[in-house]
Amino acid sequence: MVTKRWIWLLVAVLAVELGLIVSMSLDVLAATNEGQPRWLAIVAVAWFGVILFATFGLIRSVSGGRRALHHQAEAIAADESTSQDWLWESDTDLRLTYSNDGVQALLGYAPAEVLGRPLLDLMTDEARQITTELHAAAKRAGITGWTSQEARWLHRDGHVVVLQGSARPIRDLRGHVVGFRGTRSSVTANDLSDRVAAAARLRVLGILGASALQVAFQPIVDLATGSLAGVEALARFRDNRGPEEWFRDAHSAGLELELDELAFTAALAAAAQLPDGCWVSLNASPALILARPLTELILNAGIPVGRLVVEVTEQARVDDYVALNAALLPLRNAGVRVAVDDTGAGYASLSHVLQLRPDVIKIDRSLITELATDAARRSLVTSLVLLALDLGAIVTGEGVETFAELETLAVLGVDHGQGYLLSRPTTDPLQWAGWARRHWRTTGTPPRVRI
Ligand code: G
Ligand code: MN
Repeated sequence: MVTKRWIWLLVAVLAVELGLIVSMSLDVLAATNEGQPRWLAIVAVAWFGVILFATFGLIRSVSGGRRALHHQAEAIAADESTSQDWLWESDTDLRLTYSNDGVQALLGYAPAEVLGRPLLDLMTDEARQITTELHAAAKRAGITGWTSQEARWLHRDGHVVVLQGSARPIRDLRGHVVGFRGTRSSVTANDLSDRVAAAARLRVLGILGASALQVAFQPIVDLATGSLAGVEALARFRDNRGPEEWFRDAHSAGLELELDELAFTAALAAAAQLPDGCWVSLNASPALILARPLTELILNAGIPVGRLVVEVTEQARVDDYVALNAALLPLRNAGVRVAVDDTGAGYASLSHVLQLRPDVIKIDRSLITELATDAARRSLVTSLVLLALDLGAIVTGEGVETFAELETLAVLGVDHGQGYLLSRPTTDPLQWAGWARRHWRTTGTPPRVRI
């Protein structure tokens, strides 16, 4: 910084001056009678005074600047007690060095808990990527900070929070960036305008555009014959986040329907690569069935409709079964079968069975776990098998993980089994093709497992 260099220059001049004055004064004292030019000594002393004055002036202005910075810090401190906003400071690596109480209300952390943590840790993957890019660009371009950025952060309990805020670099006296200071506040319902919805929509659409949504299939095995009966299509995402997380995000952005539809159409498209003969179960939420013309999608997919099953998902209550049945009617008329997913997991799924009269009842894996050793679970499964007989439906047991569970299902009269024991869901078409020729052992002594 210019001021600091000037001070050093002036101090140097002062030192030279002082030396000059001392040596001249000694000369003057030593040779008073020899007519030494006393005026030179007087000029030197006066010049010394001028330089001294200038140096002090500069020092004062620098410390005035420091005081201003101090006042700024005090203003922040005063703000922190009144503001609802989250005020934070970080080092240059965006590691938090300061946080006010605002972080508690917005993200659920006490200030002490976030100190020392990288800011990026508190964001969703997507916000992390954007911030890393902003940060890198800011570093390259001399850093100007950013204003009114909306980003998706992670609350301590895992849900996504949209926060808006700005950040500025903190500079030291030499102008070097030593960190960042910023604020974040929650985006109110009004702020979550079309702009945000459109951005979120683009993100979801980007999933398909970038082929980030993949379709995995999991085999459903006929327990009487041990051969492949059908497969269930399951959405998988190329980033490391699980489908539940993606669907929860889409839900909070009001885009659940869009993601449901993307998963459904992607599954339909992938179904064309499956071995002939097996049926394909496609998950569809009641909201999707009500809102979209699925029959049209299915008829245009080029797969024999008799091979398709639509699984009505969601454990939430459906308020209007008349409307849901009306929306399912064209599908049924076209020859598509209807399954109720997760049966037995809650009151809602039994309602689904009674109201929708499905062709397939899928028993939730919570009833299958420990089936071999739990008489109550066996009774429940038996009652669902009897209910299915009355409805003319077939029954699939989901989440089969042990041979004992599989065998018990077969003994209780359950038609089909699905679960990790038989195969995990996979996106590999070679495995899909292999299932058509495979035989699964479903009864009798299980093959010995070598440990
Ligand atoms: O609700 P629905 O039945 O559609 O859920 C299917 C989910 O269950 C998929 O995400 C799939 O990966 C998972 N799944 C499939 N088989 C098993 C299993 O044997 N055990 C467990 N824990 N999960 C399973
Ligand atoms: Mn399902």
